[in-house]
Amino acid sequence: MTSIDAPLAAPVIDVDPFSDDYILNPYPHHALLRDGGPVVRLKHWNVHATGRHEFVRAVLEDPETYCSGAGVGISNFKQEPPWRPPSMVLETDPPEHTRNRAVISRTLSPAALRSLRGRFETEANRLVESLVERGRIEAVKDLAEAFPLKVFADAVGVPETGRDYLIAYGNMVFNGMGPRNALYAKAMANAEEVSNWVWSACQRANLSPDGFGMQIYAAADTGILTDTECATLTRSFLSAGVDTTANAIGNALYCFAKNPEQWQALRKDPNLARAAFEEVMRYESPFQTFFRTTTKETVLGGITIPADEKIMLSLGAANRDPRQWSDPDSFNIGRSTLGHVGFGGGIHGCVGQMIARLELEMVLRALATRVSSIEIDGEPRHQPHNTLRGFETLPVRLLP
Ligand code: OVV
Repeated sequence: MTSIDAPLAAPVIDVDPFSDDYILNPYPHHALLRDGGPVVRLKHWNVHATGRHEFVRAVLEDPETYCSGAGVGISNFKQEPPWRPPSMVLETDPPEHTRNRAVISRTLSPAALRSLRGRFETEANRLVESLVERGRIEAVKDLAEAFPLKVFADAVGVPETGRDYLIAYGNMVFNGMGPRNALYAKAMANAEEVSNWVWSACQRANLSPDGFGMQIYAAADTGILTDTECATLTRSFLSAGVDTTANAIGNALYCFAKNPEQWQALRKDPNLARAAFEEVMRYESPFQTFFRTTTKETVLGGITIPADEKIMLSLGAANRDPRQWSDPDSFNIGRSTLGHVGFGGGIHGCVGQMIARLELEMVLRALATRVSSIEIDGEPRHQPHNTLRGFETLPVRLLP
């Protein structure tokens, strides 16, 4: 082609989203990703990528060109068999996706969430009160993991014994979206035992009668799905619903510990809890990256992407793209967060986002009405992870 507007191949850049350096402090790498071009190719992995808000959104909103059925990790299911039977929502395309998502979506209706509000509130208050009494806590174990392991696992209806397996399973699922590196191997070390517990928890016989899990089985009873399909759909709650919110709670505490004036603003008006959570989602998105696969050759931002190519979407980079946000690296609960992609978007946009919001609202309200100051008290350590951003340990002091 001779036209000056002819599409170009993506510039190749030397950013490795699975390197230790990137994982522990992604923000300078995000800038390189965004500034490398609308779409780039990552030298280390030979995949396309975008960290620009405009193009992340464009990909999310065009599922016909950018499909999920070949997996949303770096591995292409058409070339490499997936490590587990694929998710029936995350890793599918219409029309299967549409049918399956509707089954999950019904369980998470506004009415269903309203009926959980009281329980979530009581549990958040009880937990936060006991932690304030202790003063110094390890926020990851004591709060960030403890809260969803209680309220979300109860809501799904899984057995009480063995719930720690859900944390291990989340680590498998989300590290499993990355390449087969050391993080992948470490997460999968105990894969069989963990997967067995999770799969058993998803069976009809082991679910409580009133939870989301049994509501999925109601679809089997009308003949839409088989029991095995219902177990696989129930597995999606357990895959996507624990580590994500756990990391969100930890990240929220860290944001407020580092920005005490923002904490005082929330204390003054706890009704800002929901807005504050959206800013946490923008500023420190727990779910940092996922992939799509092109179904045909396409052009994005003037760059040609061949068919059957993986493209990485950096939600974290898009959520701090200065082309979209003013002062993107400042944490400000008063800003408009409209358009953040922390929950993804388009037809695959997080189906559980309203329950995530409910959990975080309750935790932030319980804290804001009881804690005058959140202070880092020790050495917080980020968890090295292929996909999630959050803490391995976060020692804090909660002052009454
Ligand atoms: C959004 C998400 C993340 C991880 C797993 C799943 C979904 C699933 O459906 O299994």
